[in-house]
Amino acid sequence: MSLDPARLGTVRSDWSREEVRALLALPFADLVFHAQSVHRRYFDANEVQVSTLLSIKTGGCPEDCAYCPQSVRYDTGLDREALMAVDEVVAKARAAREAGATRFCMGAAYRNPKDRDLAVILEMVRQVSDLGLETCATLGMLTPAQARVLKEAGLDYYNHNLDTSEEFYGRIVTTRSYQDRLDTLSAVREAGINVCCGGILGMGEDAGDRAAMLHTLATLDPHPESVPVNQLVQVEGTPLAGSAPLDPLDFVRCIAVARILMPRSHVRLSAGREAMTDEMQALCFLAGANSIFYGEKLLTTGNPNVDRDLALFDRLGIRPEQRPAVVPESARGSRDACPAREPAGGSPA
Ligand code: SAM
Ligand code: DTB
Ligand code: SF4
Repeated sequence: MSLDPARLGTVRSDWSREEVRALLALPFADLVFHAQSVHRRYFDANEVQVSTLLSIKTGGCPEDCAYCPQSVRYDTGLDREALMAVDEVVAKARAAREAGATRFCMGAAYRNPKDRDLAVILEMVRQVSDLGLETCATLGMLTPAQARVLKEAGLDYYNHNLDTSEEFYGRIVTTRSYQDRLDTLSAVREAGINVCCGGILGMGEDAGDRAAMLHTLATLDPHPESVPVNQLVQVEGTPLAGSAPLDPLDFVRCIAVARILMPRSHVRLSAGREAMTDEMQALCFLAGANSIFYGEKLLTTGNPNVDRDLALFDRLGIRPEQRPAVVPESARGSRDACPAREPAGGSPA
């Protein structure tokens, strides 16, 4: 087996599938130890980035993603809504900022955005950015030209998930291909927007599929800056409702492997937290997760309420990560003094 512990902690995109499989199969304590060690070389282990999500266009999506309550093909009791007005979105963003979020993610149930709708979304991006928040959008497939205008409007991140392995993808979505996803990711990267890309666990995939997805993410060059790891939220009416629940420790394993493979990326403990115990979330943070969605709602389903998250942060001694531009001088001094941590953009000796 080709796993060399001395090589863990370097940022590289040439991981083999075998290495990823070997990491996933490590004894749990060894895996979490390696993940936490890598995490501390690149991040303050007690800081978590906090993003708030808003569904700016809900329901009625023509795609057939088997997990998704917003597909027009499944009866999930969700009403189809029009694109929200710019002012409403900006008011929600302001409230998210007041509650402590540093990034605001706008999600739309589109296969791809029409240019007419994109013009409205560009204005949302401009105004949310003017509030001092980082901006993120997830609007489905983009052309290179659409990615470029989003960048010009001030979009910082674009979320576009691979969801699972290429091999398993056809069991989950038939209305687009894995290559379509990769093409949009290239357009986003080419436009100079940070990439937010991850997947969903608990859809009936096996350990090989999880390894394959993590391998695809970790061989993107450069790695996605943000890697959301979602646990399937089972929604009545979708084909995946009633799927066998995932072993929580397998979820933690994937977080740990993502952390080791992509040391400089934020790994987001994403959908599914409402169903997780505090202890499970603590294990995920220990395994290197350092970002969450914060606020009572994801897109259409629930998320832990703010009081529960603040209490959890308090119990664990976690601080919300500040945007670099607003880190106070005093805090910056103490972060730089941490000998185990690499400066942003650096790589370990
Ligand atoms: N329509 C766009 C797209 O698919 O790219 C953007 C919105 S879509 C809801 C964003 C992501 O949410 C999906 O790629 C999927 O990974 C995640 N997601 C959707 N439904 C989910 C569920 N029930 N549980 C976990 N994650 C889910
Ligand atoms: C991501 O990876 N997870 C978020 C965000 N990107 C857009 C979405 C989760 C959606 C969960 C189901 C729902 O609330 O509709
Ligand atoms: Fe549409 Fe996105 Fe849901 Fe798929 S995941 S059905 S593309 S909203």
